[in-house]
Parts: sequence; C-alpha cells; structure tokens
Amino acid sequence: MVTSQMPELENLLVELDGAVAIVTVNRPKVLNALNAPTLDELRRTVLALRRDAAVRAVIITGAGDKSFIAGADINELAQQTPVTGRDHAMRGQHVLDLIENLGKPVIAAINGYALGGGCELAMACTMRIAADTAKLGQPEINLGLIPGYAGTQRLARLVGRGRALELLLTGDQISAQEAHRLGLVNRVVPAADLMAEARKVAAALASKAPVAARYIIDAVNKGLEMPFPEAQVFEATLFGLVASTEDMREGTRAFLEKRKADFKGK
Ligand code: CO8
Repeated sequence: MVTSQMPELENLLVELDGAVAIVTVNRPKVLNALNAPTLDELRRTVLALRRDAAVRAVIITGAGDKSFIAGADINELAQQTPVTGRDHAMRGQHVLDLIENLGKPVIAAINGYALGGGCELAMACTMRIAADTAKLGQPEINLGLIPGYAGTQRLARLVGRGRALELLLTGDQISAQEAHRLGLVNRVVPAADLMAEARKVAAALASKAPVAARYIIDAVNKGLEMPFPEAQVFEATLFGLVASTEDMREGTRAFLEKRKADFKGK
C-alpha cells in the first residue's frame, strides 16, 4: 500500500486511485515553486513509488488552478553561490532522472504555469497532458540564468534544436496549443477536464503489462543515448527478457483465447 511507504510530506500530496498514484506539488502561494525541501520530498516519493508494485502509473500535477510548477524557488536562486548552484542543479537533475526512469508511466497533468524547472520536470515525465489554459516556457534567461535541471537537453530532444534554442533564448511563455504544435505536450484538453483525462490515460497505461512497460521506457530512454546498432542489441535483449515473463504468456494466450489479458507484473 503506497501510503504506508510514503515519507513524511509537507509540500506534496500523494493520493492513490486504484493502481494510479497522484502526486500534487502543494505550495500554491508561490505557484508551486520547487524549493530544496520540496525537491527532496519529490526524490523520496518517487523512490517509494518505484518500489511499490501496486502502483503502475503516476500523475504529477500542481495544487490550485493557476500553476503546475512556476520553476525553481527564486528566493533560493537569489542566494546561490557557484558551489551551491552546481549542487542544486545536480540534485534537480538527479530527481528528474528518477522520474524519467521510474519504470512506470508518469503523466504530467499541466494545470497552469509550467515554467523553468516546472517545464523541465514536465519534460522528464513519460507524457504531458496540458490544460488549454496552461503556459509553458524556459524563462531563466530573463533572470540572467540558464536552465539547470537538464532543460537545455530535454527540450532540444523533444522539439528539435532550432525550436529549443528559440524558446530558451527568448524566454517566452507559450500557450498549451503552441506547445502541442511543437510536440512539447502530447495533448491539450479543456482545463475542467484535465484531471479526468489524466486519470483515464493513467488507468489505461496502468492496465498494460508492467514489465513490458518498464522495458519500453528503458529501451527508449537509454537506447536514444546509444549508437543505433547498440540500441538495437539492447532492444533485442529486453525483448528476450520479456519473453521470460508470465505476462507474456498471459498476453499471447489471452489474444488466442479472444479474452482480455490480466497482467500481474510477473
Ligand atoms: N519562485 C518563488 N516564488 C515564486 C515563483 C518562483 N519561481 N513564481 C511565482 N512566485 C511567487 C511570487 O513571488 C508571488 O509571491 P508573493 O505573492 O509573495 O508576491 C506569488 O508566487 C504569485 O506570483 P505572481 O504574483 O508573480 O503571479 P502572477 O500571476 O502575476 O505571475 C508568473 C505569474 C508569470 C508565473 C510569475 O509569478 C513569474 O514570472 N514567476 C517566475 C517564473 C520563472 O521565472 N520561473 C523560472 C525560475 S528559474 C528556474 O526554474 C531554474 C530551474 C533550474 C535551477 C537549477 C538549479 C540552480
């Protein structure tokens, strides 16, 4: 049960809806900006969700109807030194890596501003669903900064070098519709329908074979960083491994018996 494994949390809410865990960043007074304690709570929560086999998909969203996450907490950034700034960036990168490689689908339900570190966090998720009222961007340049949670890397990989450079160098906020056109978000829905849509997508993903889902995420994330021939060998190896699972036998048998498969994650 997820709640019994959860760390003590001050800035996050965690709710379980069937096999879907919903994590809400809960600092609405500062538009859910990520300070160091919140980032650490996210790290511990993500690790707990990774361990919990009952959780098969995760939604990350922000409290209130105005903001997903308005970035790293600028109060902390204003105080940083070269040493603390580097440490902070590396801690953030580590937490986003954990999200990206959780081994289960993670959906960013973008309910408002996803700026700076908030946009970077959304990009580390497996899928992004945005409210039609959401605004996305990397405004760090307006603060004399650059992204530090790997936004320069993930944005270029998601939308291409030219579009990424434009967004990073202008610091402009873009609409959800524009983000969709660029491929930065997977879909846009009316704000009132956002959580219902995110739950629906998450529940559908949670019903799929968990080991196959984990290997797909691994094959795409790790494979994209490898030379193509090596990535193919990696994929073939995971394909071979998944053939050893009970879920592979159940999935193929269910197809032949013309019934819905019941995947156990084994
Ligand atoms: N950090 C701290 N406080 C914030 C942040 C933030 N990122 N964003 C908003 N707030 C606070 C505001 O200061 C304000 O507080 P108060 O009520 O005490 O004045 C409250 O939230 C409400 O915000 P606004 O009054 O500004 O609300 P508006 O509707 O007028 O504007 C905006 C909303 C446009 C989202 C505006 O708040 C804004 O521009 N926020 C900052 C967005 C931004 O620049 N984000 C990027 C931050 S840099 C970053 O994320 C780098 C990540 C990598 C770091 C690497 C480690 C070193």
